[in-house]
Amino acid sequence: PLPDNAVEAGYRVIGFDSVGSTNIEAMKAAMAGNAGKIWYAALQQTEGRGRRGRAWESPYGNLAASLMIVPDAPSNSLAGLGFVAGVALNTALTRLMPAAAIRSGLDGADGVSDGGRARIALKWPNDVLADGAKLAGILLEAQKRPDGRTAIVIGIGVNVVAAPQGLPYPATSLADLGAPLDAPSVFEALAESWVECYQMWNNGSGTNRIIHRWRDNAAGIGAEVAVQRGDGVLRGIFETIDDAGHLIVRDDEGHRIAITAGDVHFGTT
Ligand code: BT5
Repeated sequence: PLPDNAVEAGYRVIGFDSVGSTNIEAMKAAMAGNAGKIWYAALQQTEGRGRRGRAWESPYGNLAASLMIVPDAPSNSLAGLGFVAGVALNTALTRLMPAAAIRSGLDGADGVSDGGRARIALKWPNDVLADGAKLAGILLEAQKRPDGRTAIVIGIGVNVVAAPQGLPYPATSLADLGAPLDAPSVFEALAESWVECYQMWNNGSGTNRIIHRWRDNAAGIGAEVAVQRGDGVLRGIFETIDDAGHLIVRDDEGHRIAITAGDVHFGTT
């Protein structure tokens, strides 16, 4: 189901019960020259992927959704779409959570903050955390189309009913958080907030508003971080996100370093 604002804005959705990867479906459509504004949504993936060849576990009942668009914006600004997706997902989840969390009667004693609601926060560059555990991930991919234009595929995985165990860091699901939601309702809320956030981003100064909203909801500002990059590990204090979306880390010598890509670990380990 697509919300009215998405239908009005010309979006379509192709739904799967189970598929290899919704990002692969979207990339295939882009290669075939498809005009975009299409969501590929699935209840299960058998070959879900994360960044850098990593796997994304997508058991039945979780949400896997990939949006294929062919933006008019210059291709050097397209990395910002990951932030649009993060803000849209954060907005959708916080809109969905209160009623659900109140029903479950969660309170602070369960380690859940904010008056019974899990605290949803964005982790640079592309994760959504709930009370510090990974609830969702975003994978942005680009595909040159036959006509030379660049299509962007924004893949979003949300742990709705189950989170994988045994990862090097904690993962959680909406079910774990006491929110009895299903994947179609999470998708509907996401598709709706995507339309709002993408309009904002496309709207001149809106680009900065998206980055500011992202930063307002960021996890770990002021914390010690270790950033794994291609050339090693950088340790320092996570100072902020700049207006270009770079992670700004201040190292021991007081240098401010702007990072465009990497994996962030909080704390000193
Ligand atoms: C991501 O990668 O977090 C991006 C995940 C994007 C998934 C969506 S689902 C729809 C679309 N279709 C696809 O095939 N992919 C996209 P990364 O930051 O590289 O995180 C991957 C790592 O997270 C793995 O190496 C595991 O450690 C961990 N992980 C795997 N599955 C997870 C899950 N369901 N929940 C939390 N962590 C997970």
